[in-house]
Amino acid sequence: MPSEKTVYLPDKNVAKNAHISSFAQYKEMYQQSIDNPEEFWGEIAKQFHWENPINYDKFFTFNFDVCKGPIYTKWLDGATTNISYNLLDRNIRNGHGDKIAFYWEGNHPDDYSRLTYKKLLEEVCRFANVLKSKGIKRGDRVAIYMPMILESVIAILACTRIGAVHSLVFAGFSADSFSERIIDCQARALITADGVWRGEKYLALKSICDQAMDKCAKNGHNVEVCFVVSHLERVTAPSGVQSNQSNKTPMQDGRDIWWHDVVPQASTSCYPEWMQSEDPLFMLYTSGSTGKPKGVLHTTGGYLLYAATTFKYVFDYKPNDVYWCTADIGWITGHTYVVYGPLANAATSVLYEGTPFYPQNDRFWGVVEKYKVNQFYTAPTAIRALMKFEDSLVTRHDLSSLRVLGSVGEPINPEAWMWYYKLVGGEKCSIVDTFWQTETGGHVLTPLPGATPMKPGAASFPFFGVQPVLLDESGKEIQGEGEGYLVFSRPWPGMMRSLYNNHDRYETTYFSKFPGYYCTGDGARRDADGYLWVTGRVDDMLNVSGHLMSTAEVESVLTEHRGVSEAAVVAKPHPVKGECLYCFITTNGQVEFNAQLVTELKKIVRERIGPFAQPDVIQSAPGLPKTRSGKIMRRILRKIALNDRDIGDISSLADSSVVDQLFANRPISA
Ligand code: 6R9
Repeated sequence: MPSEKTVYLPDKNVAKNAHISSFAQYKEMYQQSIDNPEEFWGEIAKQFHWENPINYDKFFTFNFDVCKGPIYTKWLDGATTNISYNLLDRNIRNGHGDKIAFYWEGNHPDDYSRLTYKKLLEEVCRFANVLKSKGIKRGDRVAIYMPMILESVIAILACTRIGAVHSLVFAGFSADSFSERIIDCQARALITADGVWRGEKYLALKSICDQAMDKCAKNGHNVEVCFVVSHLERVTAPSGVQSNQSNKTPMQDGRDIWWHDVVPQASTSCYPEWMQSEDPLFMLYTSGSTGKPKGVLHTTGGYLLYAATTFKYVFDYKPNDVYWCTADIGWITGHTYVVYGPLANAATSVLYEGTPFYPQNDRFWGVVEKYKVNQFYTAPTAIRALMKFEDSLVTRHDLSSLRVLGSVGEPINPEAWMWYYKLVGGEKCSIVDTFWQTETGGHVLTPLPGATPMKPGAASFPFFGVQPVLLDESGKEIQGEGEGYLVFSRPWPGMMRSLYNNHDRYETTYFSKFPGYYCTGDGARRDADGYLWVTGRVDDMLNVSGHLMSTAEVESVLTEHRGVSEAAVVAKPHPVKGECLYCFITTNGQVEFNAQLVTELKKIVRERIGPFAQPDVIQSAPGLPKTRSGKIMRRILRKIALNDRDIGDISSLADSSVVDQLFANRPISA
């Protein structure tokens, strides 16, 4: 396996034609972006349309220091624009009207379609007009719970056309989680589909939405209108699978509307709503370490510049390339690198509905071959799942079109990196291990294809405009080699501006630990060559298959069970998922800890949070290791999960005998 010193140089053919073709060029541009952000981003901003022109005196202002007053970031303050205008009308004016924006590839290989820029604009305008006709206007929130279909992109852009703020919720979240998010953002409208096949699994989306809307109503919030795309009848169900879908999707009079009943007859033109650069564009919930999800808020002008620029340089996108990001649109990666970044560059993308494993475990490689994909962007968890299968599943496909391979969501382990590089990339692709967050809006640490010599597992160097710093526990900056808290000392254009309706929580979560810095919640190490290696979360967060969740949110769901008095959850390394959930349960004497309880607890977590959060291990814990002040020592629980007896200093424990008991209680399967 490669060591920290192993370096792979970018392939000569990738470097030769790359936008940024040497490390020296990267460094020069980086320095300019730091020394003169107005000039750097001002030049980029000229490619886009600003209805109200840019005022260079107010181009970029911020405060990151809680001691000096409220935290804020403003880019291009005073300029007005419309995102959908820049993504669609502007590209059409530039001659890309007949270019394919998306190749849609269905779950079943027999299902596929495509959409040009011109057609996408017409559909966006139609749906924007429908939204307007239902009274949805600038500033209103619209909840979206959709599969990976073209209408999802249309719905997102229709919101931006009229200045409504979209709030997507990944269509794998439970009705409970969804309703909590709808209520928090007070969404007036909801957009969904009747259902979807993912592999051989059927997801009844509308019925989950119905449950969510019922829950909202019980809490005093009524969703006024719910648009439903009729998707099922136009797709091929997996063969041999007994469909458990009900033939009829229940529609509530006066609230629910079929997309096809209103959209086709709407007008294909809709004048864009001109938005202030700092007006909200969208919000997206991410897990918070105290349990309640945080509505990360992104604004218009800066996000557009950042999505466009990172997409262009990090994937080295050229006009005739075909790009494919496998992320679901319900996550930030889907927002920035399925929708906004590619469209801002007039790119052609693949939008894939299904899983890597259907109908066979080589589906990804078949799709790459089918569309001659040049840039492929996926998550380490998918790579690890696919590398278990024999090599021939990869090598039987012609993957010679590939030039750039991306990774996102969690640290990529060197084994997975090497497999991706050698087998998928044939040792001629650049691998971009992109570190970023829902909060950062776009890539913040990443290699650049053609420019950055690659080290397997290193997110490497900052993107333009980003100034990373490593801090020790006392808040002192670590110069040169070392490991510490990964923070940023200034905002870049695509950074979050606030938490929806909760600016106080924004300040305390991200800015109070180290005044003057945005705190990522991740740790990182800088090696002797200056490369940054992200080491993982430093707070109580778990990363299961790239899905971030907090120990607190899982614990609070587990303790809802009538038999549970206390629960503690830790992450345990997992060969495919990266991390999995290992739960310690203290029962309250009303029920016995047995297999049935374990099944019930797994079910609650699935129902309340979502299937992706299901714990792998649940063990009985008659007592938990606590400090005298009552704080659970998760460090010790992590050791127990690993069956590692080297637990270090336990002098601060109130009762150290619980440790032996917990080791003894480990389930055989763990
Ligand atoms: C884009 C996204 C953010 C958290 C982040 C970190 C982890 C993401 C990573 C990575 C190491 C990478 N993370 N990319 N860790 N290397 N290349 O995933 O956003 O869902 O908000 O998760 O994911 O821990 O803080 P989000």
